[in-house]
Amino acid sequence: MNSPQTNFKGKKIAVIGEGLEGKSSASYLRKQGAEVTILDIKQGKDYLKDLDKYDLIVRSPGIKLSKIEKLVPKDKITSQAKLFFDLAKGAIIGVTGTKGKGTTASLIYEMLKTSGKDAYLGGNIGVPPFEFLDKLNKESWVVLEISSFQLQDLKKSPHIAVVLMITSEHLDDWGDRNRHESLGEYIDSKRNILRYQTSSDFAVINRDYPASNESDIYAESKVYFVSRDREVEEGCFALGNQVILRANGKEIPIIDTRELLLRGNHNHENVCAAVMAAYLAGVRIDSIKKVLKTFKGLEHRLELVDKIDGVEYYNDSFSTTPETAIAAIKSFKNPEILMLGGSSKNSDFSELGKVISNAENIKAIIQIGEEWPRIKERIKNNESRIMIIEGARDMRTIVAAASKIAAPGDVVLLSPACASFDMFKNYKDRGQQFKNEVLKLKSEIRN
Ligand code: UMA
Repeated sequence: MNSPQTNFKGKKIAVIGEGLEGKSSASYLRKQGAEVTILDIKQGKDYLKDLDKYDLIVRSPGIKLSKIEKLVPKDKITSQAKLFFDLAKGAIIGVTGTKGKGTTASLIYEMLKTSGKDAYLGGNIGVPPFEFLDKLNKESWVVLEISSFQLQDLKKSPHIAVVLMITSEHLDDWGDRNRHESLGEYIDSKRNILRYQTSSDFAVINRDYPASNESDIYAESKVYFVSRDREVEEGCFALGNQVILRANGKEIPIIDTRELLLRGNHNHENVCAAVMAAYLAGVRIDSIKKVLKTFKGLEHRLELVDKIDGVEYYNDSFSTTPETAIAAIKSFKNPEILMLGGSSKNSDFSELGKVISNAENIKAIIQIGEEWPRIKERIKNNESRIMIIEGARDMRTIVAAASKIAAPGDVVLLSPACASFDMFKNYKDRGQQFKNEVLKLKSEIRN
């Protein structure tokens, strides 16, 4: 749909997927006078059989685009993200990447708010942007966390596009769960965030990953780079312990990384990206600094659950790829007790195996779920230096096994490197169960 869709009165519209986004699309479109039908696979296998009788199809991100494109002409298919770009007043800051987008989008939002701007946060983070569409005016700033499924068929790009690290993700085949056909399709979807930008727009791109770095060949916008360990000509980077902003001929020291409450060097990339985007949006440096000194991070992302008898328990259940587990493992120098494994995403565990084999501070690994044997294969455990605990079948026994061997000063880290669907509803359920068990542990020890 190249021409903007803004008039829905009397239109027959099918919204596919009765989830968060589908419900919010349906409610908005009904208010605009459309005749809306929600179609969901829960209604039966042939739920898409009459799709050609609608004027417009609004796809939820969990539904495979190619499946719908086989049934109706492409120009009839849209999505909430696509409609939002046509309808929203104000400026949009879009944040994408394999990991870090929730944290980065939240940081940017907090910075905009702290500096007194009329700011909104939505998208993949869990708030469909139609929820605040009516509140927007031309001074508003919208920070959208955009997944590859939401970017896939966009024909507009945000005013400020943030491209964080891009690695493999969403290539797993899991029932009706949406996935991309290839890494190429996935990366190509991500690049839509820059593809339609003009010379008055800005791009903030992570220098440290080839797939992200190469995105700028598509950009007509002014490009700024971020890096966690290298100077960039224009952009924001972390070097030594300093985060430095270098833009428009100025060099501004932002923060000493030791003052950040966010754990892990990987978060320096997210911090740099947020600083750069906020600066481009006109946020004052003092507001940027203030947020960096107080922002604790999001739930299930290297979240400190508690310290019990000198042992710190970290919930990083959001870590569903080898890359995120590596980042978590490298965040600590203390002895670590890891909890690894889960359901498959067709990931390659060789690098994770190398990191574990070479790390000197990993004391034990507790197995979770189906993927563990594939991870174990990649670990060289010379002289059984690392204690391997297998056979735990639920979160209670997993946490119990960890607490049994943990000594003061140790870090217990749930950063599974895998999806969760073999034993849990989703990553949130896995993280919540972990937190519950850790808190139970605390009350047991006290009593
Ligand atoms: N359904 C069908 N047919 C299908 C598949 C699903 O009818 O082929 C139905 C399901 O039965 C269900 C509904 O669709 O009733 C669910 O729709 P959905 O999967 O699009 O999920 P929503 O609840 O609408 O949430 C979506 C995003 N979900 C996905 O991308 C899978 C949420 O991201 C997002 O927060 C929300 O819109 C608001 O924008 C979640 C996510 O997992 C957090 N994202 C992935 C990630 O971050 O890795 C991309």
